[in-house]
Formats: sequence, C-alpha cells, structure tokens
Amino acid sequence: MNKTELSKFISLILRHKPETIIGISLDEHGWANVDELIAGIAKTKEFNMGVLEEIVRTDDKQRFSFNEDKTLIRANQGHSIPVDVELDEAVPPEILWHGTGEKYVKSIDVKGLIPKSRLYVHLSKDEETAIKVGTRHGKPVLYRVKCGEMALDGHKFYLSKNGVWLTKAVPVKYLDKADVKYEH
Ligand code: HQG
Repeated sequence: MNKTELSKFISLILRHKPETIIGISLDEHGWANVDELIAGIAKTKEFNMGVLEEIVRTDDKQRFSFNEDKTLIRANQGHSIPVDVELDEAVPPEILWHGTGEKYVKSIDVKGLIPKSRLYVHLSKDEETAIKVGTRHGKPVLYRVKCGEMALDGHKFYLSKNGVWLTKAVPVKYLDKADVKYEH
C-alpha cells in the first residue's frame, strides 16, 4: 500500500469502522490508542510508528492528529460513529460551498443538505474545493450556502482542526445552485 492508500485505510478505521477492521475501539472523543492501531494495521501491512508519523505529517488534508505525547490518535473530522472530537464552534463566512453529485440534486432540492452517514454536512471554503468533493460522486453540482444568514437564524457552525466547515443540516432556503467553473 502506498501512503495515500494507507491514509484512506486509517481514515476508514478512525472515522467509521475501528472494531470491524482491526478490533480496536475509540474513546468518546474519537481517540484510538496508537500502539493498538499500529499493531492492528501491522497484522496485514508493512506498518510502524515511523510510517504513521509520516502519514500524519504529510497527509494532503491533515486528516489526523496525535495527542501531545503521541500515545493517542484521532481523525479531525468526517466520522460516522458518534464521537465528540471537541470541534470549535465558529462564526462562518457569509458564503460557503457544497459540491455534490448530480444524482443527489433532486433529493437535496427537497430535503436540503443532510449528513447522511456522517455526523455533519461538510462545507468547503472555496468553489474549487467543493467541485473536487462533488466530483467524488459523479458529475459535480455546486451549491452556494448562505451561512451568514443561517448563523443569524441560530444554526451552529464548527471548524475542524483541518479547516473543514461543518454544520448539522442546511435547509433548502439557504441553498442556491451555482455554475461549475472549474472542471477536473
Ligand atoms: C449528499 C471527503 C441526497 C451530499 C471530502 C454528498 C469531504 C444528499 C453525499 C468529506 C442529501 C454524502 C465529505 C440529501 C446531502 N439527499 N443526498 N438530502 N444531502 N447529500 O462522502 O460532503 O477525503 O458523506 O451532497 O473532501 O461528499 O474523506 O460527504 O454528496 O470533505 O477526508 O450525500 O469527505 O474528505 O457523501 O464529503 P459524503 P461529502 P476525505
């Protein structure tokens, strides 16, 4: 496995399936024991603390954090399992962006954005990033999210350690479709 594949594998463990994949559990704040994680992964892959440290340091989206003495590790965001990663509540910019796939548009235009399998809806700070996220789901569709207005109406926003904006849901009235300007 190369570093990107390993990073995806660690994401799967630390955000979604710690028990089923390597038989470890996370605490209520999403922390896994580093020795247990390494031992679990090393059963089937070439893996050790050096590799883990390099992945945490170089991951393109800075998906993971160690605690101070590097005995614990967690994903900064993106979980489906109900952990509290102590997200910072923050005042959002007036506008954030959400990229999705064309196949979801019909439903989104009725229900708004919902977290589906994750704990939060993920929002991007620029159009280009949102289009990249949307492309993961097929032909990308871009929504402009009126976050300033949402905040005024009492919706809470959180900023993860790696700069992803999160909120519980976005009702339809705060969504506008926008043109996809950057094709990937
Ligand atoms: C869509 C990646 C139908 C939603 C990315 C999305 C991101 C609805 C999909 C992070 C809906 C869920 C998260 C509704 C929302 N009806 N579909 N009412 N409301 N959806 O993967 O935002 O590389 O769970 O638009 O970069 O695509 O993993 O969320 O298309 O930051 O670190 O349901 O994952 O980061 O898909 O991506 P996902 P996402 P990582």
